[in-house]
Order: sequence, then C-alpha cells, then structure tokens
Amino acid sequence: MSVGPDEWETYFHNNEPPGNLEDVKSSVDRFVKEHGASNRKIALVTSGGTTVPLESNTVRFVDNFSAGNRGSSSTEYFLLNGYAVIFMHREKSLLPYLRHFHFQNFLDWFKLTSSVEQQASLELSVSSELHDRLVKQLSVYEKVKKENRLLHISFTTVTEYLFLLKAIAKIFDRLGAIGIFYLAAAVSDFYLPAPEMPEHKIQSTGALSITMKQVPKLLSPLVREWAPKAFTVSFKLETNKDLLISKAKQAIERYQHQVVIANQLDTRKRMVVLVTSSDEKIIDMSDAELTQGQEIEQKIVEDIVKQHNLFIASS
Ligand code: PAZ
Repeated sequence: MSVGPDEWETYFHNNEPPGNLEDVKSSVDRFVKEHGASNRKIALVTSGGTTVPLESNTVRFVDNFSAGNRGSSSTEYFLLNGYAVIFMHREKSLLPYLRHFHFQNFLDWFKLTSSVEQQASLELSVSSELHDRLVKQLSVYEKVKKENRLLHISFTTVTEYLFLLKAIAKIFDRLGAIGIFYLAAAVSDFYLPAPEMPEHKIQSTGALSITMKQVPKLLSPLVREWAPKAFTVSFKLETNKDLLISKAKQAIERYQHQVVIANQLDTRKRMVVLVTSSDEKIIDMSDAELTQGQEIEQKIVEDIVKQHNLFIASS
C-alpha cells in the first residue's frame, strides 16, 4: 500500500520537529553549495536505528538492533571514492574512522609525563599495533577533514529522522543527479502519534497494551516529491530468506527508485543482493576475504559508484 500526501501531512502536523532543524538546514545548505559548486558527487548516508518513545517525558522507548556498521563503513568507502558525505546517524552509533577502535580502555592510551598536575602533559602509550591503526585512520581522516568532505548530522527518534531527512532531501534536490541517497538506517516501521502519547511515565499497574500506527513509507515522497532527480539506494532487511528478494523487487516497482540492497539479518556482513528494475546481482565475501578484515561495504560502494556514474552520464 503506498501512502498518499495526506498521511505525510498528518504525520508532520502531529509531531514536533527537532529543535536543531534550522541549524541542520543551514549547515547542509552550506555543504551542498560548497561541493555542488565544484560538481563533486555528494552522498547522504543514513545509519543506525531509530527509537520510538512511549511517553512525552520519555523513560521508555522501542528500539532496534542496528549498530550503524553498514552506514559508517560505507561512508568511509564513499569518501575514498572522492565523494562528499552527509553522514546522518543515530546518536551514539558507530562513526566513520572511530569505529576501528574500542574505547573502554581509552585512558590507558595515555601517560602523564609529570606528577605535578599544573605542569603535566600527555604522551601516547599504546601497543605498536594500536599505534599503526591510529596513524592509518588519522591520515585518512585528516585529509577528509581538510577538504571538508564529511558532515555529521545526528538523530535519535524516528520523528527526528523523518523531519531531518525531508529537510535535507529538499536541499539535496538542487544537486540533481550528482546527489545519491544511501539509506542504510533501520527506521522504525511503527510509532505512537504524539497526541496519543501519555505525558508521564507509564505506571506499572498491570499488563501493558499499546497500539502503534504504521510510519508512512518515506521512499514514496522522497522519490516523487522531495528529490526526484537524485540516485536513490534503499536497503531491505528480512529474517525470512523466502521473502527477501520478492520484497526488494516490490519496493523497486512501487517506488521506481534505482537500487534496493537486499540483506538478511544473520548473513548481512557476507552477502547482499543488489536489485534493480532489470537485474539481481549477488555481492558476497569469501572466508579468506573476511579473515583478512575486508568488508562487504567496499564492494557494495564500488558497485553503487559505477551505477551512479552511469546514471549521471545518462541524465
Ligand atoms: O547497522 P548495522 O550494520 O548493524 O545493520 C545494517 C542494516 C541491516 C540495518 C542495513 O543493512 C539495512 O538493511 N537497513 C534497512 C533496514 C530496513 O528498514 O529494512
């Protein structure tokens, strides 16, 4: 079932926009102007899961499993391919470059060089393996930062995500075919409309029963209204392999965008299928490639970049 404009109007009418919406619009506008002027390709990568609050003063919320690995690693590969990237991610999910490190022992990475607090300075005190990993990631990160090619935008709730995506998409539309949407975030399918949400913490006085509404499918207005000239890649996740490809094909037919990347929860790091209106292409990883630390996102992004280039040439 596709969702008409009324449902979107109702959704945006019934829910509060995030407080940082105007700031986000200004920074995306500057970013798009800067890179659009030099005709650099720009990717909007979404990453991580969204929450659905159950109370206005939120104590409890519904969440999902997504850690943001797909989005953060794909961002690094888009940057490697020369793109500028708007990395729209769930707050506290994995971040490009930082994702290569675990921070539990972060304070153990340094040593104070003097015991006198006012005069103390820091010295890096890490294994040679961690040192080399830091140098490798820092050298790429510093280049990307110098060229101002990475913009971070964060969200937590599904409503924040939808307001931000709509606003960014409308700015992105100015780019035409050099803009690409790469929608890897796991966006909640159900939500509790603000007018039906209790103000305070739900009391534990017995069984809890909640009826949620379906979140309108954003691909429909994105492709038709908000940014119709862009190249759009969506993801489809299923746990039942018998449904996966048919659902991906249905999405391509329904929304008429360019690519659906179909993946299964338990095999998503070793195999995906790129579904277009005319093709189904398997991308997979051998055991040897995985053991060497190679990532499926490198192959996915390389393929998507080729398709994006053809799309630009034919536009
Ligand atoms: O974030 P992650 O790396 O743990 O998982 C990635 C993913 C499975 C969320 C992504 O590949 C995906 O399929 N996103 C869309 C999910 C969906 O709405 O169907």
